[in-house]
Amino acid sequence: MSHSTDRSAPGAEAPSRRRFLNTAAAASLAGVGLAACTDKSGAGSAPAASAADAHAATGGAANATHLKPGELDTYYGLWSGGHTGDLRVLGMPSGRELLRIPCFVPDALVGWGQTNESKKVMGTRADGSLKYTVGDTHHTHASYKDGNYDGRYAWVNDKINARIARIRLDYFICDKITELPNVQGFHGIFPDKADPVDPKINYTTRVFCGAEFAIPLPNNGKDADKPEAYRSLFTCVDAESMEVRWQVVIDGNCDLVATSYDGKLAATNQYNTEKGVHYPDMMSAERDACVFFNVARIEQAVKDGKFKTYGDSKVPVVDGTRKSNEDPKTALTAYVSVPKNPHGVNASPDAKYFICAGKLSPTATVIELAKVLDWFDGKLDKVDSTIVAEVEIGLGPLHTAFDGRGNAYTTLFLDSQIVKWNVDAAIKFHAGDKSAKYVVDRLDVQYQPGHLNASQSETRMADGKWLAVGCKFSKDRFLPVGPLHAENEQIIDISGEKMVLIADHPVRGEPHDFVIFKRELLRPKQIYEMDFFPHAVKDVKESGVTRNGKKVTVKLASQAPAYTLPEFTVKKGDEVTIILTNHDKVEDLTHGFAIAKYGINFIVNPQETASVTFTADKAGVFWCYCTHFCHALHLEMRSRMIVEA
Ligand SMILES: [Cu+2]
Repeated sequence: MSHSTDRSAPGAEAPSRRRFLNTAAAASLAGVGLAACTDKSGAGSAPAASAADAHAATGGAANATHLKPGELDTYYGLWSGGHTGDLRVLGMPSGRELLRIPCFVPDALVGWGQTNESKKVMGTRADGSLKYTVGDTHHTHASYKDGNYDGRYAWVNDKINARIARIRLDYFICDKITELPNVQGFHGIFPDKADPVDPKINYTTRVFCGAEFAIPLPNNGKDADKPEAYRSLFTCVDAESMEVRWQVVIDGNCDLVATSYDGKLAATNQYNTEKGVHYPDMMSAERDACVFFNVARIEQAVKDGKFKTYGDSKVPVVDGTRKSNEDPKTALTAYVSVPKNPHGVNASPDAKYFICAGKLSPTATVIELAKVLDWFDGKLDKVDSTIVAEVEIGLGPLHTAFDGRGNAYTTLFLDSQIVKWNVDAAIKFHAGDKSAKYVVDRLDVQYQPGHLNASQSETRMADGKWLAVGCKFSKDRFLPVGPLHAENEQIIDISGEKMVLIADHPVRGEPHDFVIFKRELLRPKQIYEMDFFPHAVKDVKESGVTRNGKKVTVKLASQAPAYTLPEFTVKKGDEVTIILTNHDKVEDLTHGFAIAKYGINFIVNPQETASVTFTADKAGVFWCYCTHFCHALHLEMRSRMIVEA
């Protein structure tokens, strides 16, 4: 069934669909009233009537986001959580939040940052306390094979402490975190999609990381007032080992990151080629750049020993500055100019182009990747000849998504709009055909959109069904709940010629970026394998207390509705390690383990083992109980920790 056919013949729709359309139109009209009431808020245009108009104009949505009870979503969405430091899993198109995956920041539900297993992933100081307890996740992208997601991993950045976390997409857990050396403000992140040299490696083996804040190198407190000492590095992390492979020192900063489908090129957009450390300095240049990295040449330079290191870090750093890379035939980097303070660089699903948006220029710049490779081969005189279009699309353009039918969708932060534009038409227009109409449609969103992404947009299989938009301000779209507003993630049907706003959904602050992909690409596991955990209490007969001086280990197992130890005794001053293995094998049968007055609480999923270590510093009887509802006798599921004085 073709969606566009649906739209051209609204009269032919089934009655049930017509009913849905009426409801949707009414909901949109209700939105008009709300928007009108608070118009003086200066939310930046966006009369909500346009959504209703769009419904009327197109005959309504071909797709519905509202699922009946028991119906499952057809897409997964991975959403960064911003300064909550987590990664969210949403069902799409409903927008229902299904899970928050803790990575950089402790999480009370699962005991992340409390169990020894999670602390090991997060990183600790010499005294065993967490090295960091805050994080700021912005961008998340998943691993590839054959140009599509392969369901192995996702990665997400922590901008505050320059860390990268890997998420296993079978168990939806964070299994590794790496802190990048020599950088601050690690922002953009993107896995590669193939090896630049070995065609057999048609899957992700590297993750590229762009550092936004330049710092004096080495950063030892001596060069704060020497702008020439400030540098940003582009970093390559090994996808499997999560070790840092290499870094590139560049002129200007990094921001977002994109990678080519053939594995040969990675790029970052730059908004501060001026290397300003104050706000006005950062906006002085009319054109900044998109820096391309020739991955194969960089890795050859590392092999040839053409690198240096900074401070304590052993990571090889190659020279990607402009001055050292003027000869295309040996260049490691290429600086393609982009107007002005660009934000966002996105790879089109036909594998041909990277698109950078101007942010302070109303333009999108289309760079042809084959021409970038030509430049590196010495076949192109000017690096800016790689630009095949630079067209006006609206005010404050940021990020671009794709529908797989040749159209790009760019957020316009200042206009509070999404603009749909045709890439081929833009290229024709740029080449001189002024009759080429490249803007296809515009849609008001509520309000000030940052990132957007479409279903499968970052793969060769972009399917052009759904577009989600992360609006930075929600203003009047939800019931007021005090000064802190929910963010507004909007869902737009892009299956037809016109975009149709289908739903708002509130999310806890503050997601930035996200990816949306078909649910069949993942095969999540419901139950752990006990062997996954080296300290598992595999046999319930192992349950008990063992002492080694002042160190006491308490092993126990859970099986609804009981722990294998109804009580256990330790002495005041002992260092106690509790190891709990959940022996239940039933799907969704998770137990908790909390100890009153000891600040301990964590969960164990089916067949999972988790442990905590603490000092028994208070004598008395302390009830331990299951915090995760598991059974009709859940309230009776308890143990007692007896701490002898
Ligand atoms: Cu329980």
